[in-house]
Amino acid sequence: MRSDMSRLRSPSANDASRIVLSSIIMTKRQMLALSGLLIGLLMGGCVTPALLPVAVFTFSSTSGESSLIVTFDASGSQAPDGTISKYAWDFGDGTTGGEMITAHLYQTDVEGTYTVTLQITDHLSQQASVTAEVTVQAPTIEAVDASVEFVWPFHHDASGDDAANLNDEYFTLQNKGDEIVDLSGWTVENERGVAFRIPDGVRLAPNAVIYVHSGSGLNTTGILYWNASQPVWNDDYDLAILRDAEGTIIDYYSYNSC
Ligand SMILES: [Ca+2]
Ligand SMILES: [Ca+2]
Repeated sequence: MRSDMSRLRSPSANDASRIVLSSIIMTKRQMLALSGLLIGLLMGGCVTPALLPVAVFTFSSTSGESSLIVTFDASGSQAPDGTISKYAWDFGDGTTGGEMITAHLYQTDVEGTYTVTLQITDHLSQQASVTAEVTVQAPTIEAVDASVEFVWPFHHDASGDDAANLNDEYFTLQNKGDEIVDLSGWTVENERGVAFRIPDGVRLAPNAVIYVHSGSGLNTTGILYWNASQPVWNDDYDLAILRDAEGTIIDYYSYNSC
């Protein structure tokens, strides 16, 4: 009842000022609405929050034998509000790329699993990323028919601290054929690809052996020195590959004492 009565009474001076105030407030609201409309028009008629981009990629193979070429395709990625301005790949093996579709070569002597990451950036600098794994198996090594081989002893664990006793870390090669073999330029490498080149003029007679020590010394008949500054052979596992001067694999020796 009280409110009905107040509606029926005539407007007072106080009410007049309320009406003016109300019209000023309305004007402010209208201004706000107008500015919102203008901002909306400037932004293409849409003032809703920007949608985040979505990173997606496909790839040609998830596993295979080294050397493995994998093609990565990020064309399924989306930026709902605009365009993708940047594709950043991390192939998980220390290398990166920047193309939407890209191919990468994985090369390893031992089996490895690599986490591949794609990060996309849209025109508003919003980012999204996705990861996947690629497993690369060790290569199948096919040694050619040659007479030089790794033989016992392969002393990969030197007595005491290997770093302080480098010359007690050594391997042995033997010529099991019946002809002299010229080892000039042949190489022996470990699993990490660290290689020793056999000096020019080194020949191995039938049944003769040659020892290669990791440390330093004077090369003599049957004894060579790698001149490494740190241990060459892991104590628990490693892969030794013998190649001739053309790079052809002649023999290999692996051990795993884990
Ligand atoms: Ca060692
Ligand atoms: Ca040792």
